[in-house]
Order: sequence, then structure tokens, then C-alpha cells
Amino acid sequence: MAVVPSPQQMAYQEMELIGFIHFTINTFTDKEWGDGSEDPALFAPADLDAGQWVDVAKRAGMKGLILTAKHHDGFCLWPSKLTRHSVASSPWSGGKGDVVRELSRACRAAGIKMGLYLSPWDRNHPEYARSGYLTYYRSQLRELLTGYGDVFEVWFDGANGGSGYYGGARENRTIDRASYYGWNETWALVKQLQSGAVIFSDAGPDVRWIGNEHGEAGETNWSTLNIDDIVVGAADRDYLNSGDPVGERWVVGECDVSIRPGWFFHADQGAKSPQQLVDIYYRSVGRNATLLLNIPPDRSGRFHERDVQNLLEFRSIIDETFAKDLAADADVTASHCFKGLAAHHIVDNDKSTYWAAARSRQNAALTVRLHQPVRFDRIALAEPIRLGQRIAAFEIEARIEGNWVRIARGTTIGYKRLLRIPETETDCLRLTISESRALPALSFFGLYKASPREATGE
Ligand code: FUL
Repeated sequence: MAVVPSPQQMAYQEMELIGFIHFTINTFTDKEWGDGSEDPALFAPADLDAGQWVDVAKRAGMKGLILTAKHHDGFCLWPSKLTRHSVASSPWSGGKGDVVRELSRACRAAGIKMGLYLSPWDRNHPEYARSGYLTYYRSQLRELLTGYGDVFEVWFDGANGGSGYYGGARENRTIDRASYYGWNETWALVKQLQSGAVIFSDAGPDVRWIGNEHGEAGETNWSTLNIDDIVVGAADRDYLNSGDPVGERWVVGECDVSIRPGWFFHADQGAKSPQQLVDIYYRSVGRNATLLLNIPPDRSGRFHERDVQNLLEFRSIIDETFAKDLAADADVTASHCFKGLAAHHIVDNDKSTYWAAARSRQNAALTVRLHQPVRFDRIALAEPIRLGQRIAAFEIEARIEGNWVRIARGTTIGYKRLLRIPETETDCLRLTISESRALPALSFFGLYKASPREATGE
């Protein structure tokens, strides 16, 4: 049986770019991890504006935003009925505010999706590391997943430290990562309350961590994985980075990275340049993963102007590069086709149609004849992943002065594969698929010339 994405995973993958919002009391204490002893009175954004977050995210092409409703320090950005350690005890909005509500309303108004991060580790809660905390944690999830409309992704962080405030005990508390959280029960609760949501953790079950925090999927990146032996918080990072060609579950890779060195805003840190963000885009979205890009609001409660500028410039570079597909409507022939699934489907600008090969034991080659010579330095490929992920090795040649010259090679393709190559001029290309886990199929082949504002490399 082919391993294929669920409709939720399909919709999720098509989002491609998602924003992450790390904002909490750490923003005011200048920390990355609060220890849970912080006074809620410290949370005092002067000008919190979820409308600005959503507006910027939308202009940057983000299809959703995930908020840290509670980070490791335990402070809740919504007025949870289960603790006083929340916005309700802060001076912000006279203790009547609710950041989750503001974001959900702004997202709904703008037509983008909202996701939530609820840290499993809670350095404030007195019962953490005991069974009572799990009841608390799941009840918090219930509040979040029933009180704010549709949630598209629920994010379960693998980080679990040890020391903390823990209701005043101020001690070290460790847990058995493999058994303490009872993940299966928690995930079932998420599915019960939000059937449209995907669940993220090191082990999925829908979306997996890519194994690093610099936004880089493996050049080989399978969306299939075996999750039974993965312990959340102690996973094999290389395994997560490349996926598993014989994995029995579909678990999309998600690349999380921050526009700044920290996840939370620190005034003395700078933002990544538009070119660095473009590079990250190629290494994430361009390698069959999604990109979860963190933009941390500053103490005013708004995105910093520099972050906004760099983010929008990044978007404009990507848009310029991919505005014109130089292979559109080329003449394409294939060495062999599966009944009616003809080669021209890869250039017909319709991602729902595809070419498929008739034989799997032999190389499949597609020849793309352009109507005139073109100059390009970016190649885009896509498999129709609703059939599963199949291609394991390919190469691309260009005919230059009568000779076939190899210009690119790769392993996996998946939902989207972007290749950066030196500028090439040709009127004829050949794509050869030499290894595939089932009959290879391809839904898209595109050629582009990078915006001059893009950094080169790979
Ligand atoms: C990590 C956390 O410890 C960081 O603070 C941040 O939230 C990042 C996205 O995940 O595991």
C-alpha cells in the first residue's frame, strides 16, 4: 500500500510558508527561556497589534501564523481558567486582554490560518513532572482548541530542561521522555477537538521537526517516516532531516527558524538579510518541506520595522524570480508513458495533472524542447504527492552546442524541489529518472531566471 498524505497534510503542505510568533514574558525580561518565577506584571506591551502581525504575514505570503500561547516559563497569553499565571494577572489591557483571541480574530478577518504552540514543559507549574500536570496540560489544550475557532496546527515542542520555579519548589525535575507525556492520548484529544488540524512534534504524527533550527531540510527529504521508535525530545536528528524512503507513515518535514538569532526579541540582535531568507527558502520549501519562519514582536507588541522590511524584500525577490516560467508550454516527450498520462502535463500549468512512466525497472527520460533558447539558473520540479513520494534519483541535462551536458542532479523531489544552478542557455533539456520507489510520476517542470537581488550559491 502506498503511503500518501491525508487531506489535512496536503492542505498543510500547500501552505509552504508559515509564520511563527514567539512572544511572552521573555520579551520583557530579555530571555530565551524564563524559569517560571516571573511576575505577570512584567507583561506590558504598550501597543500590541495582532492586526499588524497578520497584515505583514499576509503580505509576506505566509498562509498561517503559529503563536506561543505558553512557552516553557508557563505564562499564558490567554486568560486560562486553570492558572493565575497569565495575561489576566498582567497590566496589559487592565488584565482583560487575550492575545490568542486577538490573533484568532485578526487571522479570520484576513483569511489566514492560526496555529498554536503550547509548551509541554512548564517551569511554573507546581505539579510539573507528576501526573497532575498532565491533566492541567490537556485541560489547557481543551481551552485553546475549543475557544478560538479553527486551529490548523498544534505544535508540541521537544525541549525539556529540568530546573525551574515549579510553584516555589525551585528544584530540578526530570521526566521520562518516552512515557511521561502520554503523547498518544494528547494527540487523540487534538484530533477529537480539531479534526482539521495537523500535529507537529519530533514524531509527527502529521508534521515532523526537520532536526535543526536553521531552516534546512536534507537535500534528500522523504515525507515518509517510521515514528514508533521516536522519542519526542530525543530523536535522531539526521533521521528527521532526511526522512525514510521505507517509512510507513506520511509525516511532512517542517523547517523552523527565526529571522533573528533568538526566538524572542532582543534589542541587541539583528535580523537576517533578505538574501539569507531567500537561501533558507530554497533549503526548506525548495527541498520538499515547509518553512516556519519566526518573527518575534518587540516590547511594544509589534513586529520590528527592520524585520518587516527584510521579510517583505525576501518575498519580493522570490516573487520576481518565479514570476515567469520559461518552460511553460514547451514540447515534452517521454521515453514511455503510463496510459494517457502524457508528458506535456509537466508544463501545462496545472498541478493536478501529471505524467507517469509505464515501466519502473528502467530509466525514464523526459525531453523538454523549448520554442526558443532561454537563459535560466533555477529549476523547479514537483511530484503529484497524493500518489505518494516516489522519485529517488534524477539528473537534468541541457543540450549545449549539440552536446548533452549535465546541469543538475538530485535524489528526492516530493511536493516541490528547487535547484539553483549556474546560468545556462539552451533550447532543449532532458530529465532522467534513474531510481524510483514506484512508477515515477511528475506534475511540474519549470525554468526561471533568478532576480538579480537574490544571492547565488548552493
Ligand atoms: C525549542 C524551544 O526550546 C525554543 O525556545 C523555541 O520555542 C523553539 C521553537 O523550540 O525547542
